[in-house]
Amino acid sequence: MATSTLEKVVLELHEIGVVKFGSFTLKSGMQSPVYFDLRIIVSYPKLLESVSELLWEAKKSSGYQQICGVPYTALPIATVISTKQNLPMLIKRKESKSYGTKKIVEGVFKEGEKCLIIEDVIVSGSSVYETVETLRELNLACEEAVVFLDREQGGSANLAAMGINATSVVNITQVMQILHKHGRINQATVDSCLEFINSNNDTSIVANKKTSTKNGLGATERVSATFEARISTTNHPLARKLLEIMVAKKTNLCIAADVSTTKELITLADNVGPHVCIFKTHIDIISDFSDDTLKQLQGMATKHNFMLMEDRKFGDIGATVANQYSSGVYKIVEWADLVTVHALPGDGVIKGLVSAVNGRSRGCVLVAEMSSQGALTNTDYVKNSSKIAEDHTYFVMGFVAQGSVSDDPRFLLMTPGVQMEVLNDNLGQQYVTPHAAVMDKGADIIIVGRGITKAEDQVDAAVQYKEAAYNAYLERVKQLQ
Ligand code: S5P
Repeated sequence: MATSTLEKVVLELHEIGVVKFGSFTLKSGMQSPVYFDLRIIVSYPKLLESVSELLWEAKKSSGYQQICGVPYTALPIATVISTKQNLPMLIKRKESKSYGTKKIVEGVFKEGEKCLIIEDVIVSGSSVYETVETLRELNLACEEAVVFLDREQGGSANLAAMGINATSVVNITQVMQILHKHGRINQATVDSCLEFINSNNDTSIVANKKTSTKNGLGATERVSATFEARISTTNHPLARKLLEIMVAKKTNLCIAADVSTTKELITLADNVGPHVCIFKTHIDIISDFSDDTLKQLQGMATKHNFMLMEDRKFGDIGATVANQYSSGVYKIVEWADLVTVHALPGDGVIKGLVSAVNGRSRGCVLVAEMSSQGALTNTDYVKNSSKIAEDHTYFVMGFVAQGSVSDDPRFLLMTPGVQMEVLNDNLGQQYVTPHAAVMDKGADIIIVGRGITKAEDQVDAAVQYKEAAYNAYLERVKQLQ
């Protein structure tokens, strides 16, 4: 019986135009061949009631003291459940009012009360997460969410990683099956929608709340704060210096200087130097490397005011990385302001590196997530990398990742896999545009290699990437503040 009620509701939703086929831009910027617009359901009270009943049936329990709909679409749905079940409701504002009580959450509640989150559709789970974050800051217990439609694009797994158990009434595969069974859509439409879902099912949560007091710094959130404001939220001297460079030069571009000779390296540094905040090297690919390579490179860093980051991706036990950092041919600790590190060995890798610093001003960036296809860096790995960073903020100043690892404004998020032309190489690298990296993935800094190094005019390319990334950052801050 539950199935037939569900079928009936899905068919009615299709009839009134809630389910649309074509080409639609999702909140994340992703283009989707199918779209669900449940906002119009307020014009169909009976259907609104049926949808609300299905939601409650999917997750009913006597264990909640509150329910809260994710603004705005789920608000009327939550209201119907609230009145039917005689369960108090909370309203979370999208923006806090600038007058009156300035409350972000309306309603009466006690700390520790259990609140069920109601949502219409989940893609990445970001909207549910934003609401939960706000409620958790008010000490409400939010571990359960119920959504009408799960688009099967990674949202429930993302939420699970954040301690939220999301249950859905129906998923996109089932919706397609129902519509096809009743002759509403043909097999080609089913196939194209499901193919889209299958190849876009690894979304990540981009936190975009406004305020947080979580780290005790009275800090503003990472993605909504300006670089200027973030200078005062971090105590890491190199994070501060880097943010100052970014502000002064109006650039959040890091060049991946993957060239093979000293001459190419230094020419590139001189060409793109005025437009980058970090010059990232793989020093072991320079065929004619010598101490002179480093001398010239350091000269360029001073001339153009950028930081040097050796992308060594340290990933061994502490004692080994201490030697790799300070000894051998490259003596990385002597010249690289920053290095990249895999958190894989646990925090011994950080302690090992720190043991070799010897009073110099140095820092590292944790590679929490790789850009390449099939990377093994799953959500647990990302979460654990974030924990290591939080425990070692005197040395870790950010992450290399494909999505927001932490909303702590002390950490800078650097995202590689960026090109204007979104083609992949044939060795597993996956690209997004500078705009998508900053807006959708939440990158503070984009890392660009071949998009610039292989361009006919390196300077022109660097300027284009710099402007695209910096304008996207300005747009993000404006949108979220
Ligand atoms: O996940 C990652 C992490 C890094 S640091 N994916 C990456 O591609 N990188 C590095 O970024 C990679 O080693 C290379 O130096 C750069 C990307 O280069 P591009 O030519 O693909 O832009």
